[in-house]
Amino acid sequence: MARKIIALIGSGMIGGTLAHLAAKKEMGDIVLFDIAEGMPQGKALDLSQCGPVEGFDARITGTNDYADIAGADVIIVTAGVPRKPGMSRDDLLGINLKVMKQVGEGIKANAPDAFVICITNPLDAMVWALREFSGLPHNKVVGMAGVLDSARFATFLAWEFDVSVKDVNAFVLGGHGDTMVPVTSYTTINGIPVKDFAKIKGVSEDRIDAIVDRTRKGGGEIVGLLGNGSAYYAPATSAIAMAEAYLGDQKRVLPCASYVEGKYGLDGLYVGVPTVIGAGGTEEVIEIDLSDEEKSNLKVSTDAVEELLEACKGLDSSLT
Ligand code: A3D
Repeated sequence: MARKIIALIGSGMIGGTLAHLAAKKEMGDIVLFDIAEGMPQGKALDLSQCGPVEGFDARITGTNDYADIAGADVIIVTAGVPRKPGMSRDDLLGINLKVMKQVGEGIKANAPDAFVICITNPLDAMVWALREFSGLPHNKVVGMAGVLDSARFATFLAWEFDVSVKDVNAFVLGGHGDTMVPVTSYTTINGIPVKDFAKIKGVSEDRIDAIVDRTRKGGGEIVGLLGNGSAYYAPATSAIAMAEAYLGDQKRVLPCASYVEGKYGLDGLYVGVPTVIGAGGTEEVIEIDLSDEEKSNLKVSTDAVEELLEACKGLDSSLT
């Protein structure tokens, strides 16, 4: 059987990390694409030379030509610009929307059968725009954010409770912005609800609230520390988990920015919801019961996403 092809559009910090992870896991052959000339070729050469040391078989190539992504099974998009300290994700809208147009057209012309995972920010608006520009079916275009945001929530909870991160099953819904909704009621420590675990461990509600707040601002905390660019290790590893779910038809239930029509009272919006990912792409959006407070928090978050979509439509008249 021929190897799968993983195309990475954008070969910067996340793109390079994605290529390394995909190669180490022998997920397939890897094509690194970027508009910067020489850079994807250089990274491809460098990464190829990890093969003999790490013992992986993967052909890794770099390119500036969309024709080279032909036949891609999975495409992960990180093209665009990341945040600088003091910037919100939404500040990236204008510039990254133009990038999504080029990328969407490149995918449409060269790899229309791929499963496309978008990481470019502002995530929920960019994945929507990328779907519009590419014309691919909604179930084949998804955004990565919830896996990362949930991993951040899980990390902070594990630290607070002094337990293994492996036993924390954390859950974040909504848009990938400061209004995201870490859902404590669905977050467990190996099945034990967080509220109960907090009581056992003598952790106050205020501490849990502070962790929720830190999760919401988790990306900004890293941007501030790095001083240049944004997080890349955990974003890359999160997107790889989604790609593996698709390639292996794993039917994993992952929080992703999926197209929601009808459920959660939403009408044609990409936003973070629990989603079954398998060979059919995003196969099903799972609608869960939420408390009134969680519902109103989700509404604030989806309203923020809707505002960004209106801004996109204002910037590009082909988006309706
Ligand atoms: P960076 O290292 O700057 O890489 C971006 C790459 O995109 C650069 O190599 C650029 O040359 C390339 N590029 C720019 N324009 C184009 C174009 N038109 N076509 C093809 N390539 C282009 O950034 P990064 O890898 O750190 O981050 C990439 C994106 O991911 C940014 O928008 C971040 O904000 C976003 N991000 C999202 C999350 C989520 O959780 C959703 C987390 C972290 C970063």
